[in-house]
Amino acid sequence: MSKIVGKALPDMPWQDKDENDKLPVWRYKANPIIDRFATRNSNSIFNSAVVPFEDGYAGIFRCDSRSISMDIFAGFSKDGIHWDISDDPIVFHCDDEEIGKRDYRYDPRVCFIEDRYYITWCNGYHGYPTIGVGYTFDFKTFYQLENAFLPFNRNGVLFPRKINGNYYMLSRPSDNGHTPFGDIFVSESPDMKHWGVHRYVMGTIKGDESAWQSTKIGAGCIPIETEEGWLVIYHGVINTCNGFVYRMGCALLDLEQPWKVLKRTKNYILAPHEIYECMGDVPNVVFPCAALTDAETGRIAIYYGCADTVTGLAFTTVNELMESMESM
Ligand code: BMA
Repeated sequence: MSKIVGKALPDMPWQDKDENDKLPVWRYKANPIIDRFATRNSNSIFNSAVVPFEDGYAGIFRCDSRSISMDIFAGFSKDGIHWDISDDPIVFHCDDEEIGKRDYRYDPRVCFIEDRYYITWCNGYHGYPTIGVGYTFDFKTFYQLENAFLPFNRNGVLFPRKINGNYYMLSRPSDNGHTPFGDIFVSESPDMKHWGVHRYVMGTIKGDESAWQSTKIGAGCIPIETEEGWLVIYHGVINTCNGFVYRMGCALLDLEQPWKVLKRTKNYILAPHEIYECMGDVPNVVFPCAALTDAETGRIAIYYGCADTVTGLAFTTVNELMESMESM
């Protein structure tokens, strides 16, 4: 039996696996939980992040508007399923006009470290994607820090505590377009501003050994601390004659040296099979961005974008994921 290191969250969203659920990750039966039109001017609400907050949950949501402007919005929920999302995008306070200037913002992740909620997202900087970093204490007032990296970079995912005195972030160097390549790297920082010691973590798997992750991969949820290592839920992409297909996998990283991969899935753990994952603005995409965990029971609830249009919820346990991986 594997154990999650962290807090109990007995009231988090949950449904048991039933006999029709064949994969290590199973969907919430009333998916999708967030409709494309859940805010005043949204075209789609999808790759979004959720954390426990006060006596419920808070989240940062990627909403594309009806002019297809990409931005991030705050929301609150009592049960993690029904959400009240702001009609207006987040406004960041920033000491430096150069950094605070909005270009585009998408695919947020939220990570509680020590005393605040850090937000990372894909941040347009002079037209180039890089990793934006900000924080909030209350999901009402937001502060923006320096971008973590040089462009081009996407899928910046923080670790939920310092490791040997430093902050750590996974990321995926990319290009300025739809990036037909991409491996996951990890970087460290003493202060959330200066990032270095960039190490290679893991890459695509070529050939037909695990073809669903042969084009590019990118970190998804904040790594889940277990007694055996950091459990990372990520997306993997294959290029087909009909375009990219995004599926979900997981890996276990060394607790002290998180660039060392201990285990990884060869088979995907969730893939676009349901109609709302296969049809939408970008068909055939499941894109994990957040997970709630209950250390008491080992339950995990994953929030994921579906076909770049709506938000879905899926469930698994730490034991299911551990059993789905193979040693590297
Ligand atoms: C990636 C990002 C994601 C999106 C995915 C599938 O490059 O743009 O926001 O979900 O493509 O379109």
